[in-house]
Amino acid sequence: MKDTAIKKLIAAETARQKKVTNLIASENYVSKDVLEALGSALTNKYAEGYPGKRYYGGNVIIDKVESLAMDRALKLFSLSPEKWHVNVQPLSGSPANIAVYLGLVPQGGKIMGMSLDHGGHLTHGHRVSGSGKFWLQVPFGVDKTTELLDYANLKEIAMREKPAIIVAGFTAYPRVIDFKKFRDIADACGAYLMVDMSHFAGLVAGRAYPTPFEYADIVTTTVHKTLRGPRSAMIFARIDARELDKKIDRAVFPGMQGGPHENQIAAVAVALREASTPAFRSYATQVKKNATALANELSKLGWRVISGGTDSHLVLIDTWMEGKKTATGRGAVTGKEASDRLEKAGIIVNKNAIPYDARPPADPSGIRIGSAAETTRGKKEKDFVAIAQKIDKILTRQS
Ligand code: DSN
Repeated sequence: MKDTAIKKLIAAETARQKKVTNLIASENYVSKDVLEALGSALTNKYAEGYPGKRYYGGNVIIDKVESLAMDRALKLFSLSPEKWHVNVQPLSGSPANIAVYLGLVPQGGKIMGMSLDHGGHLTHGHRVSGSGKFWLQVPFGVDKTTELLDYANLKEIAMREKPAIIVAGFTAYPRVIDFKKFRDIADACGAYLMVDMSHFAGLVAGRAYPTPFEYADIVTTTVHKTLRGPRSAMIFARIDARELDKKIDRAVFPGMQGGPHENQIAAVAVALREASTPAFRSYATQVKKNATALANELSKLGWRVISGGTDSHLVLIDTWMEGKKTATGRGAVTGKEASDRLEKAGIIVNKNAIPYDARPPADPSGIRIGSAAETTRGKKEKDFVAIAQKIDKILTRQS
């Protein structure tokens, strides 16, 4: 590379990524093949439209790339092309979710989504996101005592508010989601059921988490979290008389985006092939085992693990514990302080609100920890137990 300034920065960031213990629940390390596809000549091509229906000439090869990515996406999740359509053009998760609302929910219509502080995502209708400016959020949360989804309460809200769409699938909810119960609620109130599986898509692909496809109308996902691909997203739509597939395609292009990033789509195709291997299945199982080992150890050491544990790749820890230190010296560390102290010691996490958090989002009561990235680097349960002990030591040290 002739640009030495950027070359140095890339080298420095690559070195940083190698040096730290990366516990950001939404990050991962992609393969060299994924990077190669991302950095390919495919970035030079404009391809507005869809395979076989482009607005520019010269797309014969690009059509093959995009079609291959679509085929692989359907195969990975065992979906029949007669029953499911996939759009692989969304640039990332937020535009994918907005495109779904654009296609299916009239402006001002109701999106029933989990509140941000309970583990939902900004694009599930939060007021600072476009999803809360052009549509209206009907928020729901978890039960205060169990910190689990309370489906009876969800049904009550849905029947009262009659949302146009219900969003299941969250960014900081560590437990399995009962998709059938969500389906029943959506049917009872006449809403579409959208599952945003961005966080756990890799676990679904690796058969380590329940699949949402049996019950959802629409499934969105990013590709760069547990699925271990490039930054990108996909929208799956059930094919039936409602023509969701056509509505979604029109919403992505021309509704939201112009030319798709075909280098990114090629990298998605590479990642999807990698995710279909037996090695990836073992990876997904290990991701879950590692998160459980970490949650158990932190709990044993005296930290409050939200909902009592995890069924996925992520663990939410209450580091603040209402501002009181226990007899063993755990607690009274804010999420920001915890994250800052850990970063100084080379452990990267993110500060995170916990359900019913009394503290502000900029300095909430907890941290979110994920196992996907370090599992890619070969870590096993014993390593995660050691990481938990290191975290404990750093957070109990007098500051
Ligand atoms: N930023 C992602 C996460 O960390 O969960 C969601 O967009």
